[in-house]
Amino acid sequence: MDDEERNDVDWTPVGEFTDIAYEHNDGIAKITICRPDVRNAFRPQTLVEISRALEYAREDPSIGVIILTGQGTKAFCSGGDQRVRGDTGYLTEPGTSGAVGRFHVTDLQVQIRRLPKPVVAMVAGYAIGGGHVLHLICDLTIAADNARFGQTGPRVGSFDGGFGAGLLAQLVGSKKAKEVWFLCRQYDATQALEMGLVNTVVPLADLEAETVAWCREMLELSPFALRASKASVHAAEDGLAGIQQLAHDANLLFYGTAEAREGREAFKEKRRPEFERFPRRA
Ligand code: S0N
Repeated sequence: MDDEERNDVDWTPVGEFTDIAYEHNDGIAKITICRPDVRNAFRPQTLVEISRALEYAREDPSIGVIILTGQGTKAFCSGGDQRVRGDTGYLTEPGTSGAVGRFHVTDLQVQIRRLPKPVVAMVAGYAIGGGHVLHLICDLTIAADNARFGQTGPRVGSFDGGFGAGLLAQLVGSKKAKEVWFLCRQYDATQALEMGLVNTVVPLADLEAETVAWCREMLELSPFALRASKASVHAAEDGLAGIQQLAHDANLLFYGTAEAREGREAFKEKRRPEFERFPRRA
């Protein structure tokens, strides 16, 4: 199967990007890292564009689920582009996005984690280094049978002590997570499934069809219940930030009640709110 044959859906491209493609079809947004010559390694521009695309998908009420993937069949993502790694983070030319050295991926990881719609990693080929952390952060991972997973930090003089270590340890256990980081081995799709790193493994030829089928299954379900389920899983893991997400979601719903509306209307009408009309629930 060549790279072009993965398209099973009639995707509509949206927006102007250089490093990624943003497409959608019938409630599903697909964000593709388009740097196959470097196994879809990300430079700052790539991460800035993914972030913009995620914001599009978040703000578009017709979108219910987001797929993150890499162009071609050889790699999902091989992490930070080592050619633009400087002494203060990742750099590009002055005047462009990412000209100030930093880890743009820090904010992107949190953005995916907080995004109130499910994000599905569709992995063919390598998910390595920072690319492996990206799939970890996604809510679900559908892997092709040619997928390979691993961290390379200690080999290239780097480490990811946030989700890259902590979330990995939660998923596969502390000993296995240390093995992944200490030995920098690669794990095939079957091993990844056994470890609990991915949700399912499918033949490469079926990857997009199967991922889209999972997305369509989610699109049949209550969007707010999906949103609250994501926030609920993260609530304990993410401490106050996790509780904040869940609590603000509860507040979103509360805004729609007569009781909350009474507070708002009383303020606007400069009168005392009549909260005694509302039950003090047991
Ligand atoms: C992915 C691998 C295993 C694929 O091997 P394969 O198929 O044999 O292909 P290659 O011939 O090796 O590669 C093809 C071409 O692609 C280039 N390339 C591949 N990966 C990268 C990359 N990450 N950056 C730049 N170029 C890359 C190759 O050089 C080759 O080019 P040509 O054809 O010109 O020779 C294999 O390629 C591999 O192991 N790649 C490196 C994986 C890696 O080490 N990634 C970086 C790991 N670190 C991070 O991702 C850090 C991320 C980060 O931002 C961060 C976050 C939190 C805290 C810290 C950091 C931090 O930066 O430190």
